[in-house]
Amino acid sequence: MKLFIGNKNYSSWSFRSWIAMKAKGIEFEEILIPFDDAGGNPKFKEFSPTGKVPTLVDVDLTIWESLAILEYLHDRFPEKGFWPKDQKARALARSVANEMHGGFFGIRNECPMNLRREVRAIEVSDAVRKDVSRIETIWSDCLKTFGGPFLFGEFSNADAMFAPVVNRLEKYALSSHPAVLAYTAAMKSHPAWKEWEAAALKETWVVPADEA
Ligand SMILES: N[C@@H](CCC(=O)N[C@@H](CS)C(=O)NCC(=O)O)C(=O)O
Repeated sequence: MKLFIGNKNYSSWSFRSWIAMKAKGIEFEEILIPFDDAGGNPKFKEFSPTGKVPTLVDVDLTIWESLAILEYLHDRFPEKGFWPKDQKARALARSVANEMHGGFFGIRNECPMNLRREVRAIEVSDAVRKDVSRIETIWSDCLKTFGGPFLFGEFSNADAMFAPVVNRLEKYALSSHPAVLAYTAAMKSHPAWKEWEAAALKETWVVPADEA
């Protein structure tokens, strides 16, 4: 399997597929193509029908869109627990993962993922504050219901979907809610997170639009 990704420092969608595969011990070849936003990322169009990353290639099958990749991994490796085993928990995990994929535009637009960034608050809009409040509710409800350390107990696709949000809440000093602090600590101590972060910190590419 080949996973095409963008810069580890900035590519939040790439991070989701990558951390899910690493956390579940899936063997894959990682192909990192640095962003060339000014040039329209022409290289992405060579492997992705949308010209975006992440894109997963499994022999002769190309899968794009983060959630479709996570669903494919669940189908392909049913024993790995990409989604929670319990049906009700699985339904809730899919709900919050879909909510993440289709929303939170305030925080996504104003607070780009940036592993290298020093922690520093910025002026944010009401849309960001509303997103943060909803995220605090989701995370605290999940940790309370499923006992942590991850949203549904064991690491699942829901955690993969929220991984870049963990970075954003920390780096823009957006929340000191106890559930956020506990979940951030759990995510940041996962070996897969550490591996991605170490590689991101070594990158020297700078994307000015993502340096808020
Ligand atoms: N809806 C897509 C979004 C993918 C996406 O926007 N990826 C960004 C990088 S994080 C990208 O490839 N941008 C390049 C471009 O738009 O030219 C998904 O869930 O995978």
